[in-house]
Amino acid sequence: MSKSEQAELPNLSHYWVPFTANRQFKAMPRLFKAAKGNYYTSMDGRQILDGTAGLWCVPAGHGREEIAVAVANQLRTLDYAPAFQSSHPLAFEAATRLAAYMPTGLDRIFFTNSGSESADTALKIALAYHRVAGNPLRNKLIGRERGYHGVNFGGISVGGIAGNRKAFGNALSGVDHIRHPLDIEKNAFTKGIPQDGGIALANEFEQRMLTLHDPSTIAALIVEPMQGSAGVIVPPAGYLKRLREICTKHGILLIFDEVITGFGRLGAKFGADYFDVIPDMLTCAKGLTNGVVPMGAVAVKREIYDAFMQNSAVGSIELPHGYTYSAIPIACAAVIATQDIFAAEKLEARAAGLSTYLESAAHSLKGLPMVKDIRNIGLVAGIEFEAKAGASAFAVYLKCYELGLHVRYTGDIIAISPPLTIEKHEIDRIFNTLADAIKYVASQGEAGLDVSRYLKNEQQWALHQQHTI
Ligand code: PXG
Repeated sequence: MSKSEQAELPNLSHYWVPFTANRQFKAMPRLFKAAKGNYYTSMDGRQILDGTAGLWCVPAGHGREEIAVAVANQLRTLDYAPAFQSSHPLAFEAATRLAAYMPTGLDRIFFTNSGSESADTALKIALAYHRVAGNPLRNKLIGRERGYHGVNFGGISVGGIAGNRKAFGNALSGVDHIRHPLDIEKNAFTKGIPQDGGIALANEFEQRMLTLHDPSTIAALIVEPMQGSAGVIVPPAGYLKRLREICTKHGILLIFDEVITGFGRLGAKFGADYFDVIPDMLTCAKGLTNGVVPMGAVAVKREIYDAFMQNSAVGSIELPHGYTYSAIPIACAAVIATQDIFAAEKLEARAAGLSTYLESAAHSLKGLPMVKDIRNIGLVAGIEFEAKAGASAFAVYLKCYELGLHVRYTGDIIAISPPLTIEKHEIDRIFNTLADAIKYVASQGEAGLDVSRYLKNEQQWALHQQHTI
């Protein structure tokens, strides 16, 4: 690394990096300084192929000029308008555009600033809806094992990832969970949707609910159509449809958390479209603004919105909930510009067209050492390694970064979710690089799991930085 590049390094001491082993990270920081198209530029000037669309949030690729211009213009025209008791036209325009993009009937939009806020907002709307509709005893919330609904208290309560819950006390009461649908013993290396077991698993939800709670006490069930964060868990055939039937039968609201599956990721607008199952509420974020301005949304069935309007006292605030930055003008501008890009470039269809190519490339890793399962759907693939408390996946991630590819590791899984603008030769590069990284890590035995052997440049850089603070 040259002296001038070292001079660009920031002081790493003050920023507490989220969901990151800070001490380890600061000893070998991985910083990006620019991004364009499907590539990042690292601080030492290398081009890094983005195998994960940022954190699943940049479906249209990086550095989109249309969005940059729209946001910059908006910032100069109307930077902020109070979100409560007043608003601005772009909020209504963005909601109208999003409503048109949503599955049929989900055309009332509540804006938030993130996926976590969208999850908590949807849970609150579910509870308040039953109250306003005259069923206040429907107040239990059901989530799913290995579900991820963000990091706020509602989200971690219905979420089902122990590591995200254990440090934070009891969170919400009145919450239960259904089983996750991953069955590696039966379904390892399934291409796309596993064919067996879906209906029985969904039926188990009904049985458990009848045994444990009585369905008349349950407000909502929240699930991700495809579980992303917990490692690309693809629902078996018929499962989501059956969950829908059970919820309808018992008057339970079905919420789809589409923060990851929304905006073309599965090769359709939403998971709801892909699986042809329409929930009562749908949460989204990430790709809503192509990741450039924090924003989330909850799309609500019109009947739910109407229940609030019809049953609340005239002049009362029907839903006492919202954020200072709900529908902030620059986010609305980004939504509209992103929607324009999706419409012009038909990114959902593009993703659908590439999905079998990605499937073949992903499954070409079968047979490599350490690889226990490969799962895929749309433009997503998950590669699960033999259990090692995440050590192998982390080493593979670091090796990939060294080789110029950004992937995402979570537990013992590497997840791939490139921008929907990815090219076939780039898909080849992703999986060829992954193969090289897996072979390298495996060939080193236990030493391959020692992080200090990766990213020597970054380690020197961190050392240099320590001397300068
Ligand atoms: N719901 C789902 C389904 C998500 O995947 C959230 C809610 C929370 O969104 P916010 O915007 O509050 O972070 C998410 C976020 C990963 C990864 O690679 C996934 C997420 C975030 C960061 C990393 O697994 N998902």
